[in-house]
Amino acid sequence: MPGPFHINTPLVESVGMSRRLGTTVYLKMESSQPSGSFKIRGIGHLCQQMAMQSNGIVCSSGGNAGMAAAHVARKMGLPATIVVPSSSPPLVVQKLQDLGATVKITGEVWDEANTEALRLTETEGLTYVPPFDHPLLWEGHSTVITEIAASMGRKQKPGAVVVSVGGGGLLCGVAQGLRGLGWEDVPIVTMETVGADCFNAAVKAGTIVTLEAITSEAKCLGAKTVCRKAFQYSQSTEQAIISELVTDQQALHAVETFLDEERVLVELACGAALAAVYSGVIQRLQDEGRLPRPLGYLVVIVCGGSSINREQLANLQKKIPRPT
Ligand code: PLV
Repeated sequence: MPGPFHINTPLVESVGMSRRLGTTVYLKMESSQPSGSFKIRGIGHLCQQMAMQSNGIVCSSGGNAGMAAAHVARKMGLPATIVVPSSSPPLVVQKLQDLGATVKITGEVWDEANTEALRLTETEGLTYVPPFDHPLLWEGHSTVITEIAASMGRKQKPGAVVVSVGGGGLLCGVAQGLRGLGWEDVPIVTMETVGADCFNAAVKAGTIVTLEAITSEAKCLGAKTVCRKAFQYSQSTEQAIISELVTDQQALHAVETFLDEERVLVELACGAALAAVYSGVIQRLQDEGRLPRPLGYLVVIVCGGSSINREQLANLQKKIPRPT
């Protein structure tokens, strides 16, 4: 069986973040994955289990799940069709084509692209690769936590883990990974941008809700409805999940600061997680007594993303107004 397709990513201390927080901060560098984000963990695992005998795969994506699916399909020698919404930048469409994938642009947001992917599954007999809602994805994503445990040692559990949430697949993988190690007492801080906040909206409402529209520029967080499993985790008393929001401005500021300090360029979707430290969310949670002080060490999952380059960063800088 081919694979695994993902790599064991670096876990590195961020001196700049540690200084800001007064606590050691480790970065789990999923931006180093072959497809540019953590998505290849889950999608690689799912394709190994489900696509071995396939005629080809179809994946609906804001961009990065598609990048992972195209990468895996290429390694497996399978044709890949990736359906993206018109909000995905041309940059990612080009990268998908460079990987040999057929790209279809359908709808304005991911949910509409997904409807088309499901239709193609039926009409073309392709294997459907979902971007966030599947137990095999969560199992694959959970390896991000087992790697951290292998690097730090089982006795050295983190004080908290920070993740971005789009449809909730990464969150489910992280929660599953922590539980598997008996680390369910480690709180997870989930980060979304205002306007791509389906998980926060569900937590606040106490039930799954569907957003009317995605108004954030963090398009890769732009699922209108969070997956049921992520919502169930948020309702469980076993594990603390703290749902927080930042503005697009704060996420962009985080992307810029991260580039300056760590020399790595990531997407706005990832900037949301980085803003937990750069915009003082973790400090505030400590002040409010919702996270302990001292915290032990903090892990930020640097989820990465391929929809970014200097031009795209400049576009975002034009689109997202600076705070006055
Ligand atoms: N992006 C998905 C869903 O989009 C996609 O199709 O690529 N960080 C990055 C860089 C991401 O690309 C994503 C998801 C997330 C975080 C959030 O992960 P999730 O969806 O598992 O919560 C609509």
